[in-house]
Amino acid sequence: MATDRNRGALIIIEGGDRTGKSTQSKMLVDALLADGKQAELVKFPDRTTPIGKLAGSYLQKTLDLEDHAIHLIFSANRWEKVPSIIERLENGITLVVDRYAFSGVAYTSAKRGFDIEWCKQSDTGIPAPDLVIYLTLPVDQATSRDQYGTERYESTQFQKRAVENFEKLMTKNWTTLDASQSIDAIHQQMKDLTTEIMQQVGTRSIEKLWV
Ligand code: DGP
Ligand code: NA
Ligand code: NA
Repeated sequence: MATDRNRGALIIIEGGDRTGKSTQSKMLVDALLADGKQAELVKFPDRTTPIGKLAGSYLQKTLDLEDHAIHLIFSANRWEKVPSIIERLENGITLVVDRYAFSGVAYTSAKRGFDIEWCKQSDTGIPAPDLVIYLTLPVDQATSRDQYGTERYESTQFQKRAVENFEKLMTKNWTTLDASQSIDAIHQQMKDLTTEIMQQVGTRSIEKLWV
């Protein structure tokens, strides 16, 4: 990395299912590009790779996997993207990431017999975010949104446990936004937060998560 050159920011969008993460992530990238910034969207799980296809089949319930094994597959799906994430950040590209290791920990630790510390191990060392934007919506409102209930994990009780786990992972670089606001209102807040962080990262080195 050229030391005099600003890197891109690593912006993570997290939240329970049906909180609008995917819609907002796309809108954010489009808005940054429209402003002439370099930005790209990253989505986890990335169901297009061989590892990600396993995760996709598991979520669609066409494949059953032991709970520890699928946890490690989701982590491996993030690790396989780490070189390209670092390369893009170093080349000045801001990445907007729809779900990350926080989902990994929040969902697996919602299962019986999994503690948060064990769940964090397999993602320890991936690039640490510059900002996590956490979208919150009461689970009962999320469950009534379109298409809810077709994939694995989409039950009210499971989602409630996952949301409790997200809250245990929050650190000072998290910002919580109320996902019941209008799409445009949320978008404006996300854009302002992201623009501010992009100015702050400068040449600061990319840190490792949970290290
Ligand atoms: P999405 O493609 O954003 O709708 O996410 C698919 C589902 O998979 C969603 O219920 C959250 C869950 N999920 C995402 N990442 C992970 C992960 O790393 N581990 C586990 N156990 N679940 C995950
Ligand atoms: Na889902
Ligand atoms: Na989503």
